[in-house]
Amino acid sequence: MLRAHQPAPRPRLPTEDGHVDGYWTGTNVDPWTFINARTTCNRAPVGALDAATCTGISGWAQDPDAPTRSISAHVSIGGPAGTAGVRSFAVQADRSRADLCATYGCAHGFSLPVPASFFDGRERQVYAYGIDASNGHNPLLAGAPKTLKCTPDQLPPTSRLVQRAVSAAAFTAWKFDSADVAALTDADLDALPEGSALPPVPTLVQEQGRDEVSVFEDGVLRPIAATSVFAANRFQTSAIARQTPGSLETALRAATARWR
Ligand SMILES: [Ca+2]
Repeated sequence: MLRAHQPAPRPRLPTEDGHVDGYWTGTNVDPWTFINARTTCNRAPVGALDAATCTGISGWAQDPDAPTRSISAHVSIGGPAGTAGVRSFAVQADRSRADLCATYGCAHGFSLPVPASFFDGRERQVYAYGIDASNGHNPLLAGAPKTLKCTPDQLPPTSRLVQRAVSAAAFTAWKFDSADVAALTDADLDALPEGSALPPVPTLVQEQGRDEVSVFEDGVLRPIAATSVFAANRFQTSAIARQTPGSLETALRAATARWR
């Protein structure tokens, strides 16, 4: 045991080439600055939650250790991640954002539509986290939390069509989630236009040599509007039926009725 008047032993410090070979004396270099500059740390992601409105939750996230990779962001609606009853949604921060290009690289933006179940008039706090590229710390993004409050009449127009998922099996086959379900009064539901019943399973088709993927529904092909729509609907690439070139009748195409 050290007695009180004894000086504490000096730490053995690494030399410039990184190995320890003695005590550090006679220098005015701050040892912690020296060590920190030579220690490989897993730095936490940076980013921001820029907006949480009824038209979407958006922001950006980047891991400075993997600056050209797109990382995930997790969005928690109703409280911090891990709180009982709070739903979290993973979204890829891979959208190009011109304002990020110079400092962080372009492809680090994210955008998440507000799930329909949150259009119930209740006010909630939205939290967003950057997910470390190497399983490190996932920090709360700058600007979070933000307040979100959406009423049923603010549901996006593309959602305001009733298509009945006739069975629990169809609900599962379309990979719907309880968060997708808007809680509407009977009167609100009756006021919405009703489309054809949803097919029991999604049918995705693509002509070989073409990029466009369509949903075959109600006798027509409805081209999927964007890759983000494909992802938001939880469609799987493996489920796409590839068709020989020219085999899809032009008459089946419904260019004005894109799948959103
Ligand atoms: Ca990191």
